[in-house]
Amino acid sequence: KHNNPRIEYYSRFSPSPLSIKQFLDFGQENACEKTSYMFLRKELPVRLANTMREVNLLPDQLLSQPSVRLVQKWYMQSFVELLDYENRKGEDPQVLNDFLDLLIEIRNRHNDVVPTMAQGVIEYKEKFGFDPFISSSIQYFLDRFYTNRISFRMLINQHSEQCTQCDRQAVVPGDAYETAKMLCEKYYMASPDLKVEEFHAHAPKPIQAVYVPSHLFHMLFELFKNSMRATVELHEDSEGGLPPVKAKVTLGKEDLSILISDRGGGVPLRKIDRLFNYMYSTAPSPSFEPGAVPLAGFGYGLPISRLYARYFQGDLKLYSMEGVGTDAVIYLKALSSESFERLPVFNKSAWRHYKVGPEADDWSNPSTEPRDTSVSKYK
Ligand code: W6P
Repeated sequence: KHNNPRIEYYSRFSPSPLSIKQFLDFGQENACEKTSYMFLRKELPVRLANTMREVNLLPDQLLSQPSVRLVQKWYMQSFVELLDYENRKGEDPQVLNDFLDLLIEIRNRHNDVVPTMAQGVIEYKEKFGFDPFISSSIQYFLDRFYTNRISFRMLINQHSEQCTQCDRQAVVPGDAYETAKMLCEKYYMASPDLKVEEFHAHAPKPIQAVYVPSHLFHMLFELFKNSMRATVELHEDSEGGLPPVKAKVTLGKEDLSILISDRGGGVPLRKIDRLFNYMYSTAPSPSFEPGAVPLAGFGYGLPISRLYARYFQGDLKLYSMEGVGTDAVIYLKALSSESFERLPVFNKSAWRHYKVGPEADDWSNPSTEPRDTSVSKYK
């Protein structure tokens, strides 16, 4: 259906990852809009086409859901509109202006891609139920699809905002904490304190990182919400008050790590993966209070936070001890020379992920009784 030959053409190019240093330079006063235009008019269609080819590999039962169709339509329209600029010269200021307007239009058109895809997953689940193979395809796909979207918006923001999107900034979790605290107070009329600790022998104080402020905020905000919810729900009725949430920022040679630690009772190991699973954690927002979203625990906050961390070669991990609490760690690259975009590439090996079915498990299944293969149970 979507066999536009230009998609085919552009999807044969691999995306060109940029380093955070390049983003920084693009954001400088004297950055050249024309250079940026020349890069983007090719790179944006390449990134769109790569991801659109992959959308087409989704299982039919998912592709045919109305929400997924709608998202596909947005991508197609944006792709086609960008092609207008394939042969337009960057010397013409009018062209640069029109291009800028188009990018902003595209950004707005794609604002609701995440909730709309989530709706598609809900539609699928309502019709077909939870299927582990489909779930793993969806997991693989959405991680790549949303990473692509993060990168696409990064490029647009970098081109459209005069000032810089990337900044050398102090890593202080305070802002994200305060915002999460306001929400927490609203739902629970209580919230745990924050204790921040910094850990650095040689670094300037406070620890600084070249990073995208909004990405860092998003990750910290998400982790604080989860820690606060667990803390309040476990200790609500206890005498001793709420144990504080602790944050520690450390700068090593390779990693800049941020630890957020709570005493909220933890999560059993078996359930940790679910916190990052799109299909598992997609539920219609509880209908008893329309419009009200609980503090944390529904939706895509955690998996998308992890994508933000991985996007510049970092990661986000949870270490939990059931009965005690949870440590969440955001790992960022300490050196800006090592932070470059990590982008999905559409190729044979990506293709294989969608086409190869589930294989027989090569680890034993738990079983209640020892199996005697010499005697049939059904005589
Ligand atoms: C919890 C569950 C969780 C998820 C993410 C971050 C912190 C926490 N704490 O109990």
